[in-house]
Amino acid sequence: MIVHDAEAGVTETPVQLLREHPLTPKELMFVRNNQVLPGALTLSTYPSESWNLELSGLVMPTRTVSFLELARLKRTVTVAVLQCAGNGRAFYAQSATAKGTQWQRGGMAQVTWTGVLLRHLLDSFGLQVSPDASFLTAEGRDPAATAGDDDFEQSVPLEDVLETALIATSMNGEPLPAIHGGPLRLVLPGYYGSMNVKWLNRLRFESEPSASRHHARRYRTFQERIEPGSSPEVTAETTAPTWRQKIKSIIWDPVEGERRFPGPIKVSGVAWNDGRTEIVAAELSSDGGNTWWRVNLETPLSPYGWYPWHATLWYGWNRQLKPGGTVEEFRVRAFDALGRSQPDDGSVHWNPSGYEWYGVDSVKVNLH
Ligand SMILES: Nc1nc2c(c(=O)[nH]1)N[C@H]1C(S)=C(S)[C@@H](COP(=O)(O)O)O[C@H]1N2
Ligand SMILES: [Mo]
Repeated sequence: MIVHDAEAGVTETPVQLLREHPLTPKELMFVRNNQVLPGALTLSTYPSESWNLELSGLVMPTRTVSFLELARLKRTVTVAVLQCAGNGRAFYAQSATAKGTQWQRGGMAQVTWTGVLLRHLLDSFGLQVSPDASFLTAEGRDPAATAGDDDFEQSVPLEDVLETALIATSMNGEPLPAIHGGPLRLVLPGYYGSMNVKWLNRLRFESEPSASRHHARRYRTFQERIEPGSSPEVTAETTAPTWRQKIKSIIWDPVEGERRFPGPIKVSGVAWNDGRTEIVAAELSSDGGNTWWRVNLETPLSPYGWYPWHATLWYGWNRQLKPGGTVEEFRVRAFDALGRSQPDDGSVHWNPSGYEWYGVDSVKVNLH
């Protein structure tokens, strides 16, 4: 693992390991803590007997549900890509360095989540959400990183997640490891990892989003294009939270700087989006973006999962590749059924915190 911060727990998965597993094993899954629940820096479970989930705000009646009550409800399984909103931040440095952990491609994973759908939880206990509730705000039991700092909490549009939000108790078929939010985690398929609050102990139904700086000022990007390197004021009007994942694809084989020899060169990776519509195509270029070739897309394990893709280039036969030892730039870009794709120049989405990188992925390969 690439260790970005050993104390808080911030680790990235090298793509060479990510590509080996259709479902990312817990041992290889990236970790991102803003703040930690004491005792939770472990892949083991966290004691769950006395864990409660409070449902409060614009919900009638308000209710505290124990872990054991929750565990008796019908479970739903979903495969989803969990990706930090800061994944790919390092690539913004091509135009101007963005502050924060310099994630490359491995601040993401694909896993199976098992838990209780929020909708089902509400219905099972006869809880009615008021029509005035526009936001779902999730709180974890982890204390603020420094005394006096705002607690890490995140809000999402309730209407958008009401049928898909999962209160997860398991990951990859095992009790949710403490480091990944066990015993309870809010899982929002299609949303950036940052919104998937770990150590969940309260869900608030409210008319306004959270005022915590982590939501109101931190995890946001600008609505309009801004000059790379600039940092305009963050307001509710000029910015939007890092909610639904932008369409993205990466090359994970070969990796940057790898050498390939004459003959067929297998190139592969994954593509994904927010799961609201299908990925319909991905294209590969082996000449830095002059010509593009359709790749073979596989079916994802779920609409919220990643689409593995692969292609074979013939070195020496394909005119795109010149013999004699040369560095070529491989690029990939994906398209979905809504016509969404990735910008050639990812810096069009530059923001001071370097969130939501979704530029065309580029890998330099040595051909000998
Ligand atoms: N309670 C809590 N939940 C949290 C965080 C946190 O610091 N505290 N970090 C968030 C961020 S920024 C990300 S990217 C994901 C990382 O999930 P993982 O550590 O399971 O990979 O958790 C999110 N949920
Ligand atoms: Mo994140």
